[in-house]
Amino acid sequence: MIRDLAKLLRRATVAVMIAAFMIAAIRPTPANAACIPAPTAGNDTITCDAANDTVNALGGNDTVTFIGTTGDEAAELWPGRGVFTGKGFLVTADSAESITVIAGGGNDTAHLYDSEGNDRFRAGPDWAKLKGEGFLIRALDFPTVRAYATQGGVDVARLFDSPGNDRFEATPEYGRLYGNGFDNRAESFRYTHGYARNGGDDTANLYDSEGDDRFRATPDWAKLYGDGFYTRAVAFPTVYASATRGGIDVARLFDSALDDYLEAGEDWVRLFNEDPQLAFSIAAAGFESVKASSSGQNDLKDVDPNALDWLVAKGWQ
Ligand SMILES: [Ca+2]
Ligand SMILES: [Ca+2]
Ligand SMILES: [Ca+2]
Ligand SMILES: [Ca+2]
Repeated sequence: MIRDLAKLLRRATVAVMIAAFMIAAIRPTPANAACIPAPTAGNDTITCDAANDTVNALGGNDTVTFIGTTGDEAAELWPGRGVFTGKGFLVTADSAESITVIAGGGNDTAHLYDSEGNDRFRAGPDWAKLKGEGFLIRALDFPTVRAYATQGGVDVARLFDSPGNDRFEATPEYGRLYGNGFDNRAESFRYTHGYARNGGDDTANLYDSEGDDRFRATPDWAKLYGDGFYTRAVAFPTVYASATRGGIDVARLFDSALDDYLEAGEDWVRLFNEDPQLAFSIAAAGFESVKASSSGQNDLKDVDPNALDWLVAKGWQ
């Protein structure tokens, strides 16, 4: 009798264990609530960790922040919408007026897409933001950022340098400013400006279009523009402008108040000054016509006679 009871108990225990195991097996894994708190119809501030989730921020003026890991991740951001992916996760946010993604380390890449309206893109070595009517999208600490202005409107990009040695590269199609640990690129913006005000030995390379273009440069700034594009390099000590893609391209170079130098070869010209207070170099190659101004009495030139076919260098000694 007692033995029967013990047997029964043992069987019951096994049955309970099996049942418990089955319940554990079929119960869903704990909800993967990467984004908290849950959105409301009002203004929400939501934070999403690197886990699978989809959040719709609903009405109101909402802010969503994605937090990355030390792994390599990718962010794609549109006005109101963001997708953030990494190893084993994908998190999506919709209806968010402001979206910020923090890379958190790793070799992360962000793509920012414009609206149909007039948008502004600004980016420095560890931040980038694209802003337009009713939206703001930001990528922080991303080594690689690409912004696209393909939806219409008059869009402006401003790229800022680091304290180190940086390069700015601009064509009618894109502007790119990059240096140690960062690479920011703006594609198809109507206006693209690069700034080198943070120190270092920075270089700008500006490239022309297939049409007729204009290049104007002073010791402080240089701009190259033509049909549908405008690129400008501000405060770069070294600037190269290249006109090799066709059209009738015209350049105008302005000297400084100090004693400057003008050099020219068969198809290139360089206006420069090596004074430590104001070291600058502006070079232009391949232009059909160049005029170089001299504003002082002691500006010196060293010009290939063949260059005088396309170069006007009045006042240079
Ligand atoms: Ca990361
Ligand atoms: Ca736009
Ligand atoms: Ca710099
Ligand atoms: Ca051209």
